[in-house]
Amino acid sequence: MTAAVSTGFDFAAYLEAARRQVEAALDASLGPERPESLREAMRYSLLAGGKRLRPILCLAACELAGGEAALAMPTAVALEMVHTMSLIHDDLPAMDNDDLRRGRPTNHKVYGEANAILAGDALLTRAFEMVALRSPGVPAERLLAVVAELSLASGAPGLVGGQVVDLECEGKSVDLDTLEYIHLHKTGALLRACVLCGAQIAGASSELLGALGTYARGIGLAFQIIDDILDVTASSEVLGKTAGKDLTADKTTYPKLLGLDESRRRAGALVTEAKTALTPWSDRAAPLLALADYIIGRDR
Ligand code: GRG
Repeated sequence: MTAAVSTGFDFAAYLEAARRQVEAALDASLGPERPESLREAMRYSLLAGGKRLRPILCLAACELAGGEAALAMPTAVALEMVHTMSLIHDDLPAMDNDDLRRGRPTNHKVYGEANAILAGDALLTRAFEMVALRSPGVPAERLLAVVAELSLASGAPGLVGGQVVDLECEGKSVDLDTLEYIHLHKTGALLRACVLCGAQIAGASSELLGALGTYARGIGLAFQIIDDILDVTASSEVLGKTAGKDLTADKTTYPKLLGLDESRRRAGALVTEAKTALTPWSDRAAPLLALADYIIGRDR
């Protein structure tokens, strides 16, 4: 938030307005449709709150690249759908086996395992529908670039690959390189897709896309380091998910490898790196700079 103060940019107002717009678009994305039971399970998790960081990053990147945020909204919704799907599947008994998410019982606790799997599957595929069929006014070649980013981030080269390595490493000693691999894939890939997709919708230059890639790497790793720290320092009540899970599951984390202070220092350095990448665009980068600060300053 330092950047927000120094530029006179009102980040709190920006965040509130962006969240309101995103919530409305998420709500509209799952209208009346059948089967009603599937729609209900999808809505339960999609509209359960959450920080909405991913869609907001997408909208902010679109604006930084000179585009109109409204054109990126269907993609922003798609990114939150992929994220929500990953949370539903991550909470399943076969994975992290959790019963609390976004301050509520997890999807499978309410709807059963089969329906939770299917609700996740339907959100993942609806994400691609949002881009391909529900993105009026965006040229087809830009939508194709978005589909490419989204599929790479969601699949084996992204979320799924990171999750597999994460599960394989449970209970084993893991070095910093492997931990970084897990975080860059399990968490970083989707955050990277958020900024790249937003920028692609605005037809960003290759220079800006490169800088946004560097920005995304920094915030992606910093985000996960802070997530590891909060797992140790925050309560389940504040987090809206079970605290202390990493210790219970015997996972290697940044605090475990480096300690809390060094982990915080590293997250701060990564955010500085991320913000520095946007220096040539600093006149329009206030939201992305403030979002980077928000990522390390957050308490949930
Ligand atoms: C089936 C294609 C497919 C993928 C699923 C389960 C899985 C593969 C991947 C797990 C990915 C995962 C859950 C990563 C953790 C990322 C993370 C730190 C989530 C918390 O994000 P926040 O804090 O949550 O932004 P809110 O609730 O605020 O949105």
